[in-house]
Formats: sequence, C-alpha cells, structure tokens
Amino acid sequence: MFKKSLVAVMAASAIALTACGGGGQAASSTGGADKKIVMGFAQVGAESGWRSANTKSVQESAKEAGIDLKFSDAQQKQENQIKAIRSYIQQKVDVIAFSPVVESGWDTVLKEAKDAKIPVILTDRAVDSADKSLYKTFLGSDFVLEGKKAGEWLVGESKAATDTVNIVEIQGTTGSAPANDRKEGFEAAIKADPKLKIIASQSGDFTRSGGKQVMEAFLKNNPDIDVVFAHNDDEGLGAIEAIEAAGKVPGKDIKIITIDAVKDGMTALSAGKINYIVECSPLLGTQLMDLAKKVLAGETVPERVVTEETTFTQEQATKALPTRQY
Ligand code: GZL
Repeated sequence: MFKKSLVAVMAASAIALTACGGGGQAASSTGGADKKIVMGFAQVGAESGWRSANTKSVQESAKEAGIDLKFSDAQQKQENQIKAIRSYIQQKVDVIAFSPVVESGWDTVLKEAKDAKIPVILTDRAVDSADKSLYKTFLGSDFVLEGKKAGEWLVGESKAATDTVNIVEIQGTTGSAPANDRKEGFEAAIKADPKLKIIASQSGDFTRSGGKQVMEAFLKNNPDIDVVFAHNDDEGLGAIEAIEAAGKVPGKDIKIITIDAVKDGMTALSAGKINYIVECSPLLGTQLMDLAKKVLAGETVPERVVTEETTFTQEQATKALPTRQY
C-alpha cells in the first residue's frame, strides 16, 4: 500500500512541475528537450474592439506557436497588471509579455522580473522606464505618427476654409502611451494651419460610452464644433451617438477622425459617419510569439519593432471591409 502511494505522489509532483512551466528550471518528462514555452501575458482589459482583436491575435498565435499561454485581463487597472506579472514571476514562467495600461510606475515590478531572470516583452504600449534593460523589446505602433497622419489629413481638408476650424479632442486613457503620443502627433501636424484650433480636450478612456459622454458635454458647452478627433474608433462611435441625439449629422455637420480601423469603425467610415481613420493594427500575436522564441533561444532581437499600418478614406474603407480580419 505504502509503496504504491509513494509512486503516485512522485508522478503527481512531476506533472505539477511540468505544468508550471519553468523560467528554465522545471524539468519535463523528456528532460526538457521538448519543454513547451510558458508565456505569462498581462492584457490591459477588454475596453474596445481593438483590444478584443488584440487578445484574439495573442491567444490564437500562442496556440499556433505551441506556446502555453497564461492570460490575465486587468480591467484597465495598473495594480491588476502588476499583480498578474508578480504571479507569473512566482509561477516561474519562461517569458512575460504585457501591454502597459499607462506609461509610468513599472520599474519596481520589472526589476523583480529581471532579478528572477524572466525576460519581458512590451507589446502594443510602451513604458517610460529610463532603464531599457528591464525589457527585451517593444513591439507596437508609432502612436505619434498615427496622430500626425490624422492631423495632416485635416490640414489637407481645411485648405479652403476661411474661418476658424473648431476641433474637440476625445483622448484615450489618461497617462497611456497612445493617448500621450497621438495628442502630440496631432497637435504638431495641425500647427501647419493657424485656423485649426482645439477648443476642448477630454479623456473618453478608449471606450464607446466614454466617447458618448464626453461628446454630450462638448456639444452642451460648445455650440460651434466643426471636427472631432477621437483617439480610437470606439470613442468616435460613441461621439456619433451623441451627435445624432443632438440632431446633427455626423460626417457632415461635424467631421470625425479616429484611429484603429476596427470593423465597426470602418463600417461607420464606409457609411460616411466617420470621415477618416488611421489604422492601428492589433494583430501583434504572430510577431510576439516569434520574438519570445528568439529571446528564449538567446538570439538578439531589435529594441523596437514598429508595426506596419495605413490610413483609410470612405472609399478605401468600402473596398477593404469585405476582407478585413478584425
Ligand atoms: C493602441 C491601443 C489602444 C487602441 C484602443 O495600440 O493600445 O488601446 O487604439 C485600445 O482602441 O483600447
């Protein structure tokens, strides 16, 4: 009886060890030769169509790459992301990847990962840590360029205007890299035309409800709005609801520029309710898994990997919609 139960206990603990993944330590039944990479991924939340598409891309790519993915949703709270990263460190995963909800406040937990010899990959959003050794690479869009593209389109559209063009800005999550950088790029671009004026700017937290609430307030306090610059499609879609409720025609009475190019945004663009969308691709999963494998194989990876993306007018959106992946 005793002998049997001892064997059972030993077998169980071997399975537990393998399942935990390793940070390189856990043994596998074949001595590590075919040990699956274990990745801990701390996602921002599920705040927008973009985020859902990004989560799908990460999860599907992990499966295709044969990587065991541990996934957490922080409901857009930094403390939840930090908790998740700490739990991945305790579980001794092989690699940690995350999209920092805001730019600041990461040095301590990233140092803990470094001390535990677990490499970290930033995906989608950046951190403002001065110590670049805290992460292996940052894979994501150039948000300043995205804001610049949005501003440049408006400069082109406003050439014939004689009066001031009143712009309201619905910003993304306060303190996030996309919100900071898109604002910077847009403001730099519209400097080219002194007629273009941002008369109000407030965060809609990258959500549709946030965009609607902010736009309702803008409409109440500013009788003469010409343009909305929304930091993502979801805020722009919320703004459309508020504009229509106020009896105005979105895309005509008030022009709308957004960033992302998710299906719902592209549908509104194709219908003429949005006037221009700057693409921000959420399909980062395949590149993320490739980078993780390279990092764990000890290969050098670029400090920065910028994702490819384009822009869409109404006509281009109508053409692109049928084959859009997200
Ligand atoms: C940008 C990403 C932003 C999207 C939003 O890479 O972080 O967060 O633009 C999303 O839709 O919520």
